[in-house]
Amino acid sequence: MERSFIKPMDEYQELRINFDRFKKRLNEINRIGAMEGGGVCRLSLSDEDKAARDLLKRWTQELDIELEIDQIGNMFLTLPGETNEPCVMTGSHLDTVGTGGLFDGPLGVLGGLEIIETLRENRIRPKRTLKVANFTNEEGVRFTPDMMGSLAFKKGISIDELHGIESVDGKVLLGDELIRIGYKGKFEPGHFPVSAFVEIHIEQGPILENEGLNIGAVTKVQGIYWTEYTILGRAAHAGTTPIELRKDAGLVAAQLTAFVREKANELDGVGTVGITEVSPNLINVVPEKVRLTTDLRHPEKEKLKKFQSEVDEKIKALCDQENTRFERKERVRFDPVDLSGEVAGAIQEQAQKLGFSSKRMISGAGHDAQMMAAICPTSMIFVPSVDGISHNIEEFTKDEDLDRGINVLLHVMLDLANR
Ligand code: HGY
Ligand code: MN
Ligand code: MN
Repeated sequence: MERSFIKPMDEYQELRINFDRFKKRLNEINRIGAMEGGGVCRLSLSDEDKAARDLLKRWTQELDIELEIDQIGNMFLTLPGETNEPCVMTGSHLDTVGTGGLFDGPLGVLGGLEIIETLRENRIRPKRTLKVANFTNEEGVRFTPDMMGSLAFKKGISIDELHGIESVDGKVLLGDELIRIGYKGKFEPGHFPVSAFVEIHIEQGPILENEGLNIGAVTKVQGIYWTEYTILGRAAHAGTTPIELRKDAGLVAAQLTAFVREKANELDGVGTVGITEVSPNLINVVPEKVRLTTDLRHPEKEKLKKFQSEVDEKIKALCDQENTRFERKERVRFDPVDLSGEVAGAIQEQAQKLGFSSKRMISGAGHDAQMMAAICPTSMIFVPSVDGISHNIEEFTKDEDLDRGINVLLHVMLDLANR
């Protein structure tokens, strides 16, 4: 009979994951979508995403781990507990941005799988069931919004609406892609209760490395507003058209981009113009149209709203000046989210017991945890990113930092599962 978990926690203090087994899986999944110069590209619901999902599914079959798939393609692995109390869940995502690194997402999914395997081989059955999620489309670069699977799990958007979402390039519908890759599952999103959620993730910024700390315990996720503008001017000859007669969409785009940086500095937030598609994009033609996106972020809701409204005011003024017009599409409006101080405390407590340094911090990046926080006490475990680089093929986190983070997750999950 498996040892019952309901024993003093310190009986398991020496328990550790099998890091080599985790790293082998991480290397295997990162062969999927591997790019020539390094890094990976596994855009959501693409063939590469399917291949990564299939590999995860194969591992669950080999290990005889129960796998559930819901109607948005979220995948859930289960380690049954002794009671029917609501589960404790961890997880993250396997999809990446186009210039993806090796750790953003898979660390959280495969870290969770490693914890299931560690508990199984040590014949430990937690009081509560443990689940590991692979959430669909966390990155939101092919289909918006981002954090889509966890948004669906918290019932923040309907399945019908999700399946009807058009890809950013306008070529496919999300529902069709889900069916094409074979991951439109039967469960309605949010089909089981969750008592607590903890996600392990690389920090993707420079704080832990700069301060020489091992672990971040996340207490808040800053808000994210994504907006798409299409600026409409008039193509004209670059040589013969007098300046005062121009309707230069390219000029407006450039001025707006500079304004976003200026406002970010003024409001102490961050702003990014990630997409600037100029057409006809020819050396001797005044730009007729520019498709431009803004990604504005701030930890304070009021400042984020101010940031957004000033950008909206600015583009109006710039278009008036240049005699152009614009269309606007809101793609994401996620306000800042407070995470659980209690779960962050559990993270710091386990980090300390394991002899690791830690600090409480805010997440600059969006994560599935920010959606789960609406359902249950939630926090995140951050591990250091070398040079704070991410969403870049140079993204890197050292083995010892990965190992520390997953072992903290192991003990936090055991702690929460026993409450
Ligand atoms: O954009 C983000 O912060 C996340 O990587 N989706
Ligand atoms: Mn991520
Ligand atoms: Mn990311």
